[in-house]
Amino acid sequence: MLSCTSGVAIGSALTVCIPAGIHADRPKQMNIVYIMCDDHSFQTISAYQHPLSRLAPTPNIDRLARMGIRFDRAYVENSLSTPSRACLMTGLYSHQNGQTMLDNAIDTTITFIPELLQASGYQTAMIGKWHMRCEPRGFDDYRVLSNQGEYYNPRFKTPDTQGRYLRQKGYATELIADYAIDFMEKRDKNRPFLLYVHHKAPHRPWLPPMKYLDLYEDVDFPLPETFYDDYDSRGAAARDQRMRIDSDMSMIYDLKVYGYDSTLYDCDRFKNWKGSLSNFTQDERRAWIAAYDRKNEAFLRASESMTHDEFVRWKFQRYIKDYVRVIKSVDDSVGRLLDYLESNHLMDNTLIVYTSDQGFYMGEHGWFDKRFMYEESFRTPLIIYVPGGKGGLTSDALVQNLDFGPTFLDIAGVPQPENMYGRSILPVLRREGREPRRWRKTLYYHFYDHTPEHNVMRHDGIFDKRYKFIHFYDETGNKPSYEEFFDLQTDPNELKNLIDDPKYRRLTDKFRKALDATRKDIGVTEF
Ligand code: SGN
Ligand code: CA
Repeated sequence: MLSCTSGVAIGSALTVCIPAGIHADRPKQMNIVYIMCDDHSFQTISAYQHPLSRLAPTPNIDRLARMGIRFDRAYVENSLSTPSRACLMTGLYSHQNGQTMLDNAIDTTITFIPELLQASGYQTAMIGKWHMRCEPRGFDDYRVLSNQGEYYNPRFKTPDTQGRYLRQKGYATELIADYAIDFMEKRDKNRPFLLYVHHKAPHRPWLPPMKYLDLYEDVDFPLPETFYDDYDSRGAAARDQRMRIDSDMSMIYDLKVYGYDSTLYDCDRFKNWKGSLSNFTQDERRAWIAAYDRKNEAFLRASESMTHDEFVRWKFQRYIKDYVRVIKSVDDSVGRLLDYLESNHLMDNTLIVYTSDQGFYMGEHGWFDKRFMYEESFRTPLIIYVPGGKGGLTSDALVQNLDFGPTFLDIAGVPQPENMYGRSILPVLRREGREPRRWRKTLYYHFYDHTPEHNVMRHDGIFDKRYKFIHFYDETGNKPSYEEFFDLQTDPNELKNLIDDPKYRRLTDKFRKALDATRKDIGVTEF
């Protein structure tokens, strides 16, 4: 902790301690560096101490956690990329900002949070994955990837490229860190800044940088407890999804077994693996395929006599290894940003956030991807460093991605618009992670993107840290709606749906009513 010789009041809430004598002329408002990955699971951040991450640690994200607060109850309001980004930009629920699904559009008449900070004197920048259909807005500077972005030699658009995306040589995660540092280096040092660093990594198809292709090759990653879930007691959504490692993960596109006979395997017919390597240089492509061919040799030899279970376990290992190789590079980039902030004496007036656009399944319930209100995708990693605060803390305050907008406004001293249901997290930070009095008791979730690729039914629900009530419905009205209810204290893996258990009748009635009241309160009309 810094010794506080002079204090600067930030917005309505926080005092940053600035040691006397240095940086007397620096801006009074706190800078914000917001780092967000795409699909990063808390299970693969070693600060969260999950068995997977113990074998593939993230020392730099942990370094941030040692200086800050690890949130163990951080959630999203709609577990998908564009809805999560629209929520970040507007501070509004999906049904309020229009971006309910992956491919529909945000209501562009809404003012974006960075526009409000810009108007209050902040320099703002967006680097990396933007993903929404509208133009980036509210940024003095931006360098954004095209659509989902590419890992190798990705294309970026800037305010100077006349709307065109220009290819840059390099690996996306490293380029994004370069550009973020470049922005900080060139900024006007007399004004505060808000910098969004949005990685493409570790989104599917999990392409690691060349230097890490063999990392963890000999490590055997443990299967999650729920890998063989049979979805007993849960409804059609859990049973009919298409997110299974055994049957929906492609051998060629996802798992890079380029010599695999795709006619043997249903889901490969739909995947153009060449497309995923199309912007590699010829040399990169040759080296890449040779590296995977070497690794695949033993598998292809053994595969003919493998049992189905051995085959699925092999898929799990390849999936996790490529995923954590991609994360290794993300972790390096976090280290570079922290080094920059430290060596430029920015740690005492910069709030740093590390998070993801949602969680991700690392084989839990047999799955990859996200979407569900079940824990691993609903919950997202969140670590926040606040200058002058104690480090190495954990928080079980109930927070949601709706809160980032209000938090940034609070830091900038800009009043929060009335229609935002999120809450500034600053009071939680000030209380070393403890929930302030009159903090929210429940969170609302709503998923809409019921599309064939992963086939997850629409659902909404309410969660109070212990109990989760979910209502699944079919937008076409062809399938019946149904409910699920879980007690996470006795069943943290959400395997036992208690909705029909008479012992829980009183509680389920209470949650059904609370869900209904929340929908009315926030104006949800579809469910
Ligand atoms: C792509 C992926 C899906 C993924 C969505 C949404 N398929 O469509 O697996 O769920 O993105 O991801 S892929 O074959 O194109 O890789 S999100 O993170 O953008 O929400
Ligand atoms: Ca995502």
